Amino acid sequence: MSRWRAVAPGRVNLIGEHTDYNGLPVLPIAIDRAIRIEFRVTDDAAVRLHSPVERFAPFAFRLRRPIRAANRGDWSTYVRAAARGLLEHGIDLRRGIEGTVSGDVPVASGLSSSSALVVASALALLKANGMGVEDGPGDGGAGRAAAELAPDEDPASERPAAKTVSRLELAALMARAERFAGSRGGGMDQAACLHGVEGHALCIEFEPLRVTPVAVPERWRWVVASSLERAEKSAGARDAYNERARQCREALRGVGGGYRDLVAEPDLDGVLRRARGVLAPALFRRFRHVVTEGRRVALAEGAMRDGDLGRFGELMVQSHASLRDDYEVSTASLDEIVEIALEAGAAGARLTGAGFGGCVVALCEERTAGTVMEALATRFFAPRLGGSPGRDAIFAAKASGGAGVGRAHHK
Ligand code: NG1
Repeated sequence: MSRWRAVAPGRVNLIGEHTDYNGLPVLPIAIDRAIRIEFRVTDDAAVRLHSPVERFAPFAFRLRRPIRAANRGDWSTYVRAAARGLLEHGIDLRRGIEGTVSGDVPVASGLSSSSALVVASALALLKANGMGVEDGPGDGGAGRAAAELAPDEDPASERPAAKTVSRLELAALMARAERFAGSRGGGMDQAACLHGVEGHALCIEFEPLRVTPVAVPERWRWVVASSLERAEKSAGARDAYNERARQCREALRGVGGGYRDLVAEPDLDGVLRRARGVLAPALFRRFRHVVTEGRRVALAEGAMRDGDLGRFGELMVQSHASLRDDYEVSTASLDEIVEIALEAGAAGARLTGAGFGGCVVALCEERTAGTVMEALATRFFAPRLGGSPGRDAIFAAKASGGAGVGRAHHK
């Protein structure tokens, strides 16, 4: 019996936080940590999955509309969302999957384990039903199926996939599908997961979705450190997140125009003065974060292309201050990690992902990455954990390839 594996990486957003759902670009990397679904194809249209992790209980559901929602916080939500997204798009799912989900993307850490699970589920279901995923125009060009997969062949018959979906199409489809989980997210995570390119950051633009890989200079290192606070998007943080999205829409109604045009206006200070005059103080701060962050993404992309580590780092520091003071999504622990990283020699550091806990990403030169990690271990983790942090608490993330599906290697 053929065994298959769908692999979908997590991501670290380098800059462009809370901009995606406002139609503004983001600059993440797909990372060398992934969610994996090892499965066999079944003849009945049902999904049966389990996990070696005890708190993730086994589940099963039929691939027939309507797909019932799971309880809030239940991990099957993300698999159900993928299936529902495909079915509502008119994709016929006659065959199902049965298997095991595992992975090393820390959960509820702002590293997008949820979207990785959504994308892996979609790839597995498409594969089971003889459909493939391929690069399309605007997809960024690189062939990037995850390195750990054997060559991709059709499961039942060895025929080539009957029908294909482009990576961009699937990213957009899964961004919508993940909203079934209740979060009014933008499209960054699913696009980053599907479009990862080794050694590259991804400039992702929206409406229409477009991905442009940008080479990360060779000596730049990304240190990721966890605040040890869970940013549970399927639970509490979701309301705070959705509230921010609502405030952004309301602020825009007050100011008039669209975020993209406002960010492109040469006189950004003039835009902010105007906004201050018409918006209540809290709404003004949300607005200021979005437009200044939009500006910073374009500047950061330029700094990366120029290999200007100092400039990129500065923009990260500004981004964090804006997320802390104007967008109010940071926490004392995230602020402390940023401070320690900068004092230890990082070029820049900021919270990554939605915030409310989760992780910080620090940009370091090759030779300072170790020093920064040690400083965090001693000053942040040791007092809290009473020992060294594990590999989920602090690690160096590598810009990696995107999601794929293929035969599982036999062990
Ligand atoms: P995470 O970090 O996965 O909670 C969320 C959204 C993104 C983006 C960021 C903030 C989802 C699936 N993801 O990411 O689209 O808006 O927050 O920049 O909702």
